[in-house]
Order: sequence, then C-alpha cells, then structure tokens
Amino acid sequence: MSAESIQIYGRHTSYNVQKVLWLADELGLVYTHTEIGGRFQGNTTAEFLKMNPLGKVPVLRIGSRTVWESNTILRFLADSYSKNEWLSQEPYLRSQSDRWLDWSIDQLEVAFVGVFWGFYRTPPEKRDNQSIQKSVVDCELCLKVLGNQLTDKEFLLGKTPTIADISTGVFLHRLNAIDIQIQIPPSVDRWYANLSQRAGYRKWVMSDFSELEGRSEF
Ligand SMILES: N[C@@H](CCC(=O)N[C@@H](CS)C(=O)NCC(=O)O)C(=O)O
Repeated sequence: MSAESIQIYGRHTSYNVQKVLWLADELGLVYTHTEIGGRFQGNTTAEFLKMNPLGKVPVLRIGSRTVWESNTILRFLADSYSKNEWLSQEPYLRSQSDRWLDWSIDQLEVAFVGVFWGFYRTPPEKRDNQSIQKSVVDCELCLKVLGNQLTDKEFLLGKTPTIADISTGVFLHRLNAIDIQIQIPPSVDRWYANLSQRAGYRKWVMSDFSELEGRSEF
C-alpha cells in the first residue's frame, strides 16, 4: 500500500501553523505546504470549510483524513510518526507533556496575544498602552514558570525536545524579536538558544513576520 500524502494548509506567518511545519520537519515527513489565510485568503471557501468548519489554519490532511487545532495536530503527528520521542505513550509521562500543551493555549498564548496583537499588530496611534503593559506582566509570569521548569533541563521535559517545547517555544522568538521590553529569565534564554539550533525552528519560527506589523485585519 502506498504512503498517504500529507498536506499542511496555513500561512507560515501564523505561529500555530509554524508549530505543525516545525514538527513535520523534525519528523522528516514529506509533505505539501499550501499557504492559506491572511493575505493568501482561501480559508473561507466551501472547500476549505469542509476541512475545518472554523475557517482557521493550520489544517492537516492525510489521505482523506483531516485534523485541525494546532496542538491536536502535534499530538496526532507525534503519535503517528514517532515512537515516544516527541510524545510518550505512557499515560503519566504523556500527562507531563499535555499539561504544557494545555497551558500554552490557556495562559501563555493569551498573554502573548495581548502583547503581540496589542503592540506589534496595532498601529501606534491605536494602541492601548495600559492593556499592553498588563499583558507584558502576564507574559513575564508565564516566562517565569517556564524558567523554573528549565533551570536544570535543556528542554521542558529533559535532554531532548518534545511537542511540549513546540507548543510553547513558538512564542519565544517573537517576544525576543519585537521591540518591547520584557524580562526573560536566563534559563529561558538558554532554552531559546537550544531551540534555535533546530533547523525546523530556524526555518519556520524564525522566519520573517514583518508583514504583520500594524496589521490587524487577519
Ligand atoms: N486554536 C487554534 C487557533 C487557530 C487560529 O486562530 N488560526 C489563525 C492564525 S494563528 C487563523 O486562521 N486566522 C485567520 C487567518 O490567518 O486568515 C489552533 O491552535 O489551531
């Protein structure tokens, strides 16, 4: 039986899409990438909505199967194409990864969005500086939590990266790259340096996102 084709849909400037592209490269997958959403549009067509009724990217298609929600895609790819390296099959070890994936959406992303959208994606004259400062504080609290976890580790769960690093690590580059004052603990800086050694991180996460500056329509 021939291998099913793998297709990844979503503009590469989306950090949620970057998670999927980064893991696909780590796993050595052969895939087709189609830029959808943002300036590329195409995410509200009937055809796309059949794949993801929310009209959001990323979407993964494998043969006739469709997966959406970036962290769900990470779990699906890790389970399908790696044996324990990127996500353990053992329930307790798995929960140690899952909690970072859930936390990344529930806490880290919310704080990050307050900074990234509030500051970078909003033109200066429209910014709400008080709300941005609150999000900076929230981000710093999240970074402290990550920093405590990373004091004696190269990656969140130990010596090698897992999808816990992917779901959280995508936010770090932008926090470093945008022109805003934010306290980053030394252990998080070391982790960022470790992530930056990964070819997939460099290629996708550290790619140019300047087209998003001052732009809030998508
Ligand atoms: N929780 C979803 C969020 C998906 C989402 O909001 N995607 C954004 C990009 S980050 C999107 O599709 N925006 C519309 C667009 O880019 O045109 C996930 O993690 O996949």
